[in-house]
Amino acid sequence: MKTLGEFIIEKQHEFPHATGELSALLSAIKLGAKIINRDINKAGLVDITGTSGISNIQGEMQMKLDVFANETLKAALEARGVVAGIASEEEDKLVIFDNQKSHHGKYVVLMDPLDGSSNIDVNVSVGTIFSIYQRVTPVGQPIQESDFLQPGHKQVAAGYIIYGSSTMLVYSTGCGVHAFTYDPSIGVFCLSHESVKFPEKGNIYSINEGFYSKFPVGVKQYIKYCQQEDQKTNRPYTSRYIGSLVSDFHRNLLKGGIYIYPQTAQYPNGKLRLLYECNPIAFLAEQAGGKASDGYQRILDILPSELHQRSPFFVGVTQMVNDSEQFMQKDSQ
Ligand code: AHM
Ligand code: MG
Repeated sequence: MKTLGEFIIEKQHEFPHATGELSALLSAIKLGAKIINRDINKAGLVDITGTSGISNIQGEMQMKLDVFANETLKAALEARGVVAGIASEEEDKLVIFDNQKSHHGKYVVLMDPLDGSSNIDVNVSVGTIFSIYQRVTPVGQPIQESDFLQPGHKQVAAGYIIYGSSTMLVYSTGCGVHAFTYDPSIGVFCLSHESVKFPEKGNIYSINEGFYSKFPVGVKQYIKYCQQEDQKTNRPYTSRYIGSLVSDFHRNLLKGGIYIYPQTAQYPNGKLRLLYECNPIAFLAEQAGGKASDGYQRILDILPSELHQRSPFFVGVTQMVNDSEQFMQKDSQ
């Protein structure tokens, strides 16, 4: 049995100039995940379900656990002194950590502390998503928005925690994707899936078909393609949609599938946020041999212009994303 802590230290030795700061950062996320996991498991027993009564900057009602997860991760990240600041789905603006140590922190973190939180009250899996960059402003100077507005291919590491039938932490530092399952009896994440790769072919498509009439023609045609019978390509595909990005992605990663949240009439740029939802998941997808696109271009190449920017999102098995892109491109000609 190998623990996440042991694995992180082992990997650190593979980088000759590693200072241990990224390891400390990942360890802070690990701690935050354990605390969030503990509290999620009490949902229904104590007064932590339901809305907080406050909306976030995107006009979405925050759940009590959204707020709790955000505060927990923020505190864990600030305490290590290796992170200069964070941006979060639950924070209007970026947060610059205000202690002497953090001014010298080499990293910034972007996160969705509890994604899919509308699922909490009905006991369906949710997740935490994180994305890590090296700051671009020199250490010692105050960080700025430009430290956060970097294209996704500059990510140093990214990952998610899935609070599901078991709790798992899945991450990559650019050398493959590794997954650790939490053993609550000893309070430790144990390596359960090393170097995870998408299956070469997939047969699952995940999209909120309730919005079908509002989808672009390319997406409508791709859905029809998924539903057509064709033995050679193993169609029709099967449809699975949880409505919780981390869970939908995690299933498609292990079983082979594509997740799509396209532009719709309600969300002309898609619903998902580029910096702390699409980019980290795209980083993991590529590391696992998959692909992530906005329908036309690589997600990780998009140069962001604002913290809460949204993007259409097509992610999963490379062949499936390629097929969906072809339908999008045909539609735009
Ligand atoms: P959230 O960040 O407010 O939780 O929203 C993101 C979630 C994703 O996890 C999920 O895939 C999507 O929203 C579901 O949206 P919809 O209900 O429109 O299908
Ligand atoms: Mg979210």
